[in-house]
Amino acid sequence: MPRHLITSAIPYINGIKHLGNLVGSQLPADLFARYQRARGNEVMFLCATDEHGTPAELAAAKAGKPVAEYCAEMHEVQARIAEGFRLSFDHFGRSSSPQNHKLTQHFAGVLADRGLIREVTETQVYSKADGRFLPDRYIEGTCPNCGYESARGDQCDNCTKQLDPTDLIEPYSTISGSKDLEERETKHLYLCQSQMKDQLEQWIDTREGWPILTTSIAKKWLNDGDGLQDRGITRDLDWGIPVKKGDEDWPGMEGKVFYVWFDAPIEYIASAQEWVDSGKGDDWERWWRTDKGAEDVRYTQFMGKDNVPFHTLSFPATILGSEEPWKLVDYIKSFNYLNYDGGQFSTSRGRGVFMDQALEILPADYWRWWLLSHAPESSDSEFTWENFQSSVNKDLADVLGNFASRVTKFCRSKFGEEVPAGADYGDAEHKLIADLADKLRVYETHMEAMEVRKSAAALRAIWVAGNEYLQEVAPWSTFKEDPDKAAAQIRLALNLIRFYAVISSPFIPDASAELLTAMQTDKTSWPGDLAVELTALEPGHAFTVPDVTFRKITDDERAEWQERFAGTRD
Ligand code: B3M
Ligand code: ZN
Repeated sequence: MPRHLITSAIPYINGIKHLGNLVGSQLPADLFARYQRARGNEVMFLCATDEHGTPAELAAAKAGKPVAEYCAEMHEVQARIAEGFRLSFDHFGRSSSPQNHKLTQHFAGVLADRGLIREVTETQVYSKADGRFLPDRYIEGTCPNCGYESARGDQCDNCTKQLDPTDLIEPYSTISGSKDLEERETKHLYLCQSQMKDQLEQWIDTREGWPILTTSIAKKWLNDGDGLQDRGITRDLDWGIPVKKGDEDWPGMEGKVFYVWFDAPIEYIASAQEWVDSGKGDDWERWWRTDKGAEDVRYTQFMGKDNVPFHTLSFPATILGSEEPWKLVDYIKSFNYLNYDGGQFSTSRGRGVFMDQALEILPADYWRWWLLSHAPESSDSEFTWENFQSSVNKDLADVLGNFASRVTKFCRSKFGEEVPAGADYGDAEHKLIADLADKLRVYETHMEAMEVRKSAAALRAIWVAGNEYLQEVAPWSTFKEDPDKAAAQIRLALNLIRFYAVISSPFIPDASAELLTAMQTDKTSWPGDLAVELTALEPGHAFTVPDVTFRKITDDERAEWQERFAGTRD
């Protein structure tokens, strides 16, 4: 039985994420985790909050809180919202955990022992008013090329020229506005990725069936310009994991911390340790150490395309460079961007729907269904309220919800609240069962391959087939001439509700649970032989009519929400 280790990119701590972030990693990872569990496979699904870096420090300062306190609070907020969306993490960790401190310092130590870390003295811009070195994007000034007054330290947004902060005319700190800046020398550690270029390239070239989006980004970074560059893995910040060589101090690196992108992926491993230390599990090594059983694990990572270089190159450089038996990723599923109503989601401008707001207006399943069935896989995709309304109203309310309500209500009125006996299944029923068996295999194939949109389409096709059958055999008409035959039709239809609930659970777990409750069954294992599955609810089995499983979105609501989420969240 295969074991699946699944991680989602870990969201930054500063602020609540929007729906584009959700569909780019956590949600499809959850779909896959739920599917693998439903197939009876053992799953370890890990995520965490990414808590270090300048943005976390600045967000805490803005909130007027000590950064540790801010992170602890925001972690709880994100954890609650994740639960709201039914993200089924086995553990939702924190990159600031003691476990990650220790492991990150451990990796730095072994990489140094292997000669893969060098010390570099460089000059950086220091702001006296802010009392800190400024990362490039926190310095602005006038562009020497075009005269644009708010050019950033790394690039001018007006003329696109790549810049160094020292190129800017009249530079100032975007944190305080202060112009009292100077260049100061500082020492940093660099991970010698360039030494590992061949090893990384060979590793990537031998990954079979990786999505083109993933390998093309990795290849670009490996071969662009001068090839793979060494990367600074330390920063002059207060908040973060102190630079140490294993347990020992690192002379000359006092007061510095590791760069957020060095410790964030290591948190994938630390999260499993946190899972054990919090008493939820007893062995993390069988998931992560190939000398302790993890050679049987299939490890899949989910992320947005902007995270691909760190996962195809930097993190593997850490793992491979350590020469220790850590589990490497087997498959990277990456996503394009989801746009919002003719533009981009914008966290700074509050444009688009954020995760907390989404749950305030509709239950998780509505969002899960739309987002997954429109996942930005082969290209960027776009959220529009029209499309959202029509998908929810058609797929969920008309096709699935209406089927369940119509069948159960009709049965209640003609045969009572139990599965009716009556005739055996006839030709139309056997034909439907054979058709559904084919369609189920298609659905399984796409789910196995993590083809998210195709999976949604295949699932919808299964719902539609049941509806078409019902339309065609029309038990409400049959009942007038041949009640026994109508009973058989309804018996099959009631069985379809259970079948739908089971196979739809990775997409819409709440609706699925409601339907199973209504059908009063705990037969929820993944369907095998459909001829057997679709007789699982036997004559005499009691059920109840489910509440409205999905309601329709009205035109008024659509217009109101469109207006409400157009910009500027307070
Ligand atoms: N926090 C970026 C992001 O949320 C970053 C991912 C880290 S994955 C180790 O998109
Ligand atoms: Zn310019």
